[in-house]
Amino acid sequence: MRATARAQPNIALIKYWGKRDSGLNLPAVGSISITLESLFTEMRVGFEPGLERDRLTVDGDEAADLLPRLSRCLDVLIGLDREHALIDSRSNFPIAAGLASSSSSFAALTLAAAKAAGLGLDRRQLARMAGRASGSAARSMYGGFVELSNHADRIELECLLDRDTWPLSVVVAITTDSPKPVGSSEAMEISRRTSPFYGRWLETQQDDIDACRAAIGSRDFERLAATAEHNCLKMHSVMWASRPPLVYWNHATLECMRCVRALQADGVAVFFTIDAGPQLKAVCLPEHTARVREALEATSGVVDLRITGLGAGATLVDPH
Ligand code: 2P0
Repeated sequence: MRATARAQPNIALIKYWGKRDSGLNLPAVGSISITLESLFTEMRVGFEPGLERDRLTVDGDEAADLLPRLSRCLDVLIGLDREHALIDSRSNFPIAAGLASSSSSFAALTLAAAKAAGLGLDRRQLARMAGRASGSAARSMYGGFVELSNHADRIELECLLDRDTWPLSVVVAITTDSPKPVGSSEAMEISRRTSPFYGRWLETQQDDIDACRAAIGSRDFERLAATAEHNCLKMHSVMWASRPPLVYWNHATLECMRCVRALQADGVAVFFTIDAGPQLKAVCLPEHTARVREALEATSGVVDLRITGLGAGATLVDPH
């Protein structure tokens, strides 16, 4: 009745932005991501007979405001007649600040809860269930380079390449620890309803996915860099043109972009990507990690840095 799982956040190189079914949380577009290694969320879940309601602690503190979404995830996974659960969540990075904490949180929660409830689901089924709670969480079930593809009534996940075959580094430049102003689910709906670019975003996504998949297949860093930066800026253009506008960047985000551009001009194999938050993720070949770290560390407005390789995907943690 108890289990613990650990999952890493993932960073989308080709982004998920928009839903075609909010009830089932089905994405409007496919996406491609890399799973990180050294950032993680660990979830301990225990179904306790006699407990009157679900309880959640996040990094040791009771977190009633975050509980409803986790309870819903358990209801969908196990059923409304389940026992109530004690959930303990711990992350080694700031949550709800554009560092993809919902991907690691819901992947870890799904894996731990399925084990604790004895569901016997395989990884593909677990990924789909995690995706019902948070679209990006489906990708964190897998390691390395992961594609989420969209089908009529479901999503499919595939590991395109494992982390050892093409070991990339990610330098995360944290520009603030504050939570983001608008959550992703709400922001995606605002874009779908109001952005004049949303339709073109949907129409052009498959081209980016195909180009990214080909770049990964041939380990063509330059092509990967160009495709990922284009897709990131296109997603932010959709956001900026929404009403009200969704601008997640701050001045340091732009300084970091300028820093990456200067490194590229100097021949460093690096590119940037930015999600629904002000942090910039610089992806580079491992031999350039120190150079990228030094340059971002010296960039105005950067308050912290995290450096990581690629991770292996969500795992159960032995309690002993
Ligand atoms: C992504 N993001 O592909 C994109 C890029 C943010 C920008 O997936 O509503 O927390 O829970 O399914 O997965 C963040 O949104 O959204 C996200 P829900 P999620 O990584």
